[in-house]
Amino acid sequence: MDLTKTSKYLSLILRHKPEAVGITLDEHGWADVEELIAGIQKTRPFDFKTLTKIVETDHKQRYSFNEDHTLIRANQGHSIPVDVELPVTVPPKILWHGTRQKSVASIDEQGLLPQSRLYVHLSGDPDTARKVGSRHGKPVVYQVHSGQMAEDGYVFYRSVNGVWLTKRVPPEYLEK
Ligand code: HQG
Repeated sequence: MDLTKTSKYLSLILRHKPEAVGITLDEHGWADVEELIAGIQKTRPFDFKTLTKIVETDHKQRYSFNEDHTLIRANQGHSIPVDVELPVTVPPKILWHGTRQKSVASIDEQGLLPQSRLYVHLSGDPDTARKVGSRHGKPVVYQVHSGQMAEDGYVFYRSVNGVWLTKRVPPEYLEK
């Protein structure tokens, strides 16, 4: 079985489109593990062991089980409005955002906007940002003056897998 393909499907379900397998998420983004497995099994072979393997081997730690493994959720990246209960966290002075060349003119004008997701995603180091930006071609990496933003009242969260999240980044806090 192609685990990467199945993991991408899992991301789609748990971040954007639970209805694809006929399930719903609760307000905190949790899906019922039994319902999820039954839903995925309608289109492909899938079981609890495979799900656990995906969760444990995912190199970005995209998913979490609850304590007794009856519920599962994506740690970040949602487009549907769920609250994954992240505490407000003071960011480091500088965070990073990788994007594609095509978006630069618009970002320079509007700043970073969450687009289809709930938050703008920021990285803790430039290498990670570069990788995020390379998903769609030649990357451009922005420095984000997150320390200044926090001082000015902007709120930041850090997902359990280490992605920094904020609602928007106005252009005056960005530097290429
Ligand atoms: C861009 C992956 C035009 C923004 C990664 C980005 C990440 C603007 C795109 C996670 C803009 C949105 C998220 C503006 C922002 N005008 N374009 N004003 N403001 N953009 O995929 O940050 O593998 O929703 O630069 O590792 O690229 O899925 O966000 O290019 O952590 O777990 O709009 O997705 O993780 O794209 O990536 P995305 P992202 P996973």
